[in-house]
Amino acid sequence: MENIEIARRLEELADLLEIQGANPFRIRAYRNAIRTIGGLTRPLAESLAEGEDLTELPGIGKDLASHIQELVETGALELLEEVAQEVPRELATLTRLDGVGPKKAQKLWKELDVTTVDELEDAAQGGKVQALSGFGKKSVEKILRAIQDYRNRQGRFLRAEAIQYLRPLLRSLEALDAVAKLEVAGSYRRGKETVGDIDLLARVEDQGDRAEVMEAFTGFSGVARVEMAGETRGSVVLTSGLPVDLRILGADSYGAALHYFTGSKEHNVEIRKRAQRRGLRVSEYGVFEVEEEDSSADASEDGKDPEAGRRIAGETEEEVFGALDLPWIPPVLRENRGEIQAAEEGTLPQVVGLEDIRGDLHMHTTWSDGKDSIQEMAEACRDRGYEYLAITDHSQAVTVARGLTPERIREQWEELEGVREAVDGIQIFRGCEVDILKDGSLDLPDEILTELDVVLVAIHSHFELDQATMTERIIQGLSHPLVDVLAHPTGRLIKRREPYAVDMEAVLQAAREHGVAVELNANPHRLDLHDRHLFRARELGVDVVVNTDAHRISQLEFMDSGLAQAQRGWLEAGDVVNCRSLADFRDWLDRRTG
Ligand code: DGT
Ligand code: CA
Ligand code: CA
Repeated sequence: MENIEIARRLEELADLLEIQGANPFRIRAYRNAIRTIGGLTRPLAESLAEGEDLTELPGIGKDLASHIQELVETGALELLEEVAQEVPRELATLTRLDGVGPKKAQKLWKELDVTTVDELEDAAQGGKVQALSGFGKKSVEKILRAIQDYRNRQGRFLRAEAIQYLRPLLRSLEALDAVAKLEVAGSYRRGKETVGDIDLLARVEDQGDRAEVMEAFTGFSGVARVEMAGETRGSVVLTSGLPVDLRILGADSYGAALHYFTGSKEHNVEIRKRAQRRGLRVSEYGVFEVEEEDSSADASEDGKDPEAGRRIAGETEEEVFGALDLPWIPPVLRENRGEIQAAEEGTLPQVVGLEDIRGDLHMHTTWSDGKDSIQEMAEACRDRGYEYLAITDHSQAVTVARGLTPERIREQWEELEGVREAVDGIQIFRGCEVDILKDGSLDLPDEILTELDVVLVAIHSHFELDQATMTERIIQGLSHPLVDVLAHPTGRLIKRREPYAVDMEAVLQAAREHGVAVELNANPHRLDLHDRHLFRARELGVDVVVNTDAHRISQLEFMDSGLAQAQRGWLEAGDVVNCRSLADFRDWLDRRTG
């Protein structure tokens, strides 16, 4: 069992216990342990196999260690089953809805016998929820909106989570001699923030080996159900709920299939039109010359032999694009947003990559809600090869995160000074994630802001403001002359919270006017800005910073997720502030004062 699945089961247990009304300290212990597990880089199963003592991990006591052991050894947790006898499991889903915490879920269940999202919707629309004490008209409206949001994102997985669920299956298929190549296509390969399912392609040279590969796929231990298993195509659902399709191909058509199943659908449609204009036909089997009489039809989709005509390409994607007189187009760009024309004109962007990143300008330490010290974060950034970083703990308004008062931030600078002396080879900037208050003013006085190198501003409260008010608030916050970066501009949490109402076009225009950069927050749950906004930022010439917002060392790895998103926004290294060398970055910091 993978760490992420262990964490998921423990989370379900914690949710159910909380609804049951268990001791808050016990719940908190579970939540702490879940966070610890989320930050581990090593599989717990491996640590256990090597006889390590899990209670040495922070936040993991005897109780939790034994739960983890039980999960790893049996794949199940008796306590969870017991609790689920008393508290319906679906209630845990209800607590994921904005506006429904464990207390409210308990009330809905005990007083209205509501356990599912559908039942909650009925009860809310029928006025029953509003009649309960503790639920007003506003909170019912909020719940109904949350149900809509929940429906919209149903069945999609965060990209970063999907790969963790998928990895054991990939490893087991890669181990087969018959599999010459294994690749993930579909939306995953295009770097989308969420994926509906996984599309796997396996190149198997010898047709006689196909059955063995298909059996290994459907027989994999993490498969919950097999939906279909043909000779070249199979579909399963993993125990995590992630659906996976597998296609087995020979070498001749592997590249064509990789292109076809990478999509997007819209990109494929444009490619096929281009082929038709050239008297060619593109299918998942290859690029073919078309006989005169069927040059107008798409033969692959009207029942004709999909491999009719002379094959002129198919082994690799380069060949497929080449047959259409195009250079290879990176998958992250294949959304039919002008990439085919750009390819033809030779103006495809050189998308930014991890090797271009020279620093990270948003991270938290033990001074606010982070888990590691300034020195630990700085050393970890240096080990990643960065030239600089900014320490940006929260400002005082964010009390739940122990935000810094002016006094404490000055104390922090003393420690930071010491770390500068102790850690060589990387420049540490003084930063802060300063709250934009409800009225658009900033949470720290100018005399502090002037002494900071990097000022990020962000919203952490009053998400409910209407669009005009929220937009004005944000623009007022970022236009303060000491601000450098607007952090996580839309405030969304993928699958958890919709963006707040904000006119991003107006915000981007204001950012340009004031010389303020917008952040692409790389946390896989945020990925905020979205790709379309990044594309627009680039068009407008607004600087972008790709930041991890790491709250512990392991989260510095979020940079990968951020870069996939940046690439989908067509960003090049020149568009990204933290691709600048240290000297150029210093110049950028001085851009407003000269
Ligand atoms: P997802 O799974 O919803 O995150 O998105 P995709 O893009 O992975 O979509 P999926 O899994 O339905 O199909 C994988 C790729 O296969 C898709 O990107 C393009 C190709 N494809 C699927 N159905 C069609 C189709 O009807 N026409 C064309 N041209 N391509 C298709
Ligand atoms: Ca897919
Ligand atoms: Ca699929």
